Amino acid sequence: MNIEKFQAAAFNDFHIQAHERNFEHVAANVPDIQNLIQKLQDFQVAIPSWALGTGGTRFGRFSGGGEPRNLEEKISDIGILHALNRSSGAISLHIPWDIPENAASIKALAAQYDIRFDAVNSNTFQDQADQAHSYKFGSLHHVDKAVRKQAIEHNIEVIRYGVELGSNALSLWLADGSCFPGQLNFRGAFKRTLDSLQEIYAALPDAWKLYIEYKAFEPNFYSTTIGDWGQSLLFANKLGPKAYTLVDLGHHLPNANIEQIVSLLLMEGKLAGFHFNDSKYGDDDLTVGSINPYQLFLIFNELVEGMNARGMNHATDLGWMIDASHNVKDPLEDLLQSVEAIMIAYAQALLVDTKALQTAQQNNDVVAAQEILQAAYRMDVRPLVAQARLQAGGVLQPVAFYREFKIREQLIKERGLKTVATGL
Ligand code: AOS
Ligand code: ZN
Ligand code: ZN
Repeated sequence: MNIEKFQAAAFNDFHIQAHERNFEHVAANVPDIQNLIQKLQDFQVAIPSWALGTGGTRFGRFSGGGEPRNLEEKISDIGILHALNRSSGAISLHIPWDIPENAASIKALAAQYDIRFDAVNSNTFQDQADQAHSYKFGSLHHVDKAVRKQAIEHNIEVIRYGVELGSNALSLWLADGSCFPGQLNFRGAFKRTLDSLQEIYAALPDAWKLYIEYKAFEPNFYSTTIGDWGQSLLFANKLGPKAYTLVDLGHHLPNANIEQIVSLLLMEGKLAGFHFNDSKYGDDDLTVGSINPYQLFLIFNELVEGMNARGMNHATDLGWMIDASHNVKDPLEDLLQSVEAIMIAYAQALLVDTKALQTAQQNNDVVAAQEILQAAYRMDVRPLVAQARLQAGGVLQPVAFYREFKIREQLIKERGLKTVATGL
């Protein structure tokens, strides 16, 4: 399905006057508005190939219909998102849920939609039908060498797919851990994981990165072999300069200060990037910014300040990915909301008066520091994000457009009501 240019133009024309009023009002307070708009336009967030269908829980799955039935249709769905918001120009692929059988044609299809391939994800948390050894008791940390070997080879195979698609990072999340005290020797598990990671690391092409995700718990509930950022960073440091720590916002114990973790990983040059989502209790994979948008803003504030200090390019020097799952929303509407939340937090962070904040910090002026941060956070930057989108050829209000032009209904007509996308 393609978004018709004339429909987008008609929609924008209808909303332009109200938008311009709002935009001019906000823009009047922004020092270098074109520079800000440019930064927003450069910033692209990768959509995970597993988030385009309705997720489920262990209790049930309620599909809304019209889900993509294969990788081509997933790319086409991301094409819709990107046409509307012009900020979703990348896909993060999951193997073996989405195997690019014919990489050249998949790559060409993605290029038609102006979509590139971000990190490729491996999967050693499920057993596949044709697989010799089970991951029931882990993969890279397994006590049996044959299981470790199988998991290592899978990761190397994923790298090969990634190379064909023009990706340049392998994102690795392990479900490895233990459910009960005594089940596992922690040091043994760590060392075996390190050995396995070293073999995967050795297979990385030049200019590739290894993203090491950590997670406090689930599916294992007593210990996780890469359980927090410290453990991930230990691996990344031991492996070498191509290895980095990936922060999935939902993977922390409650109330963790994620912005501080981000700040220090960045300082160490070891921050891979993000799996954006939101959560209230655990790895809830909820819409970005739906529960705690202030935290998201504070993270972006650390990112903007820290990346500027290190002379990094906001758009290209980290991996910006969503990791989400949708049980009750239309996945495409949800992803539009998530990308919007990320753009809003980024725009607000760009508006923080860093110099004034540094002065306040130097003077121990706690009140001023809070005022400065919250002045940016409380600004309604939605018209700025909309303007960036408009100038880039997108639509002023993506969710409203999606509904008005009945995109889901069209997808159901094309694909049917009972389609199931691969994924969680
Ligand atoms: C799992 O909790 C992680 O967030 C991973 O990133 C996982 O690979 C992804 O959710 C796809 O299953
Ligand atoms: Zn994740
Ligand atoms: Zn997760």
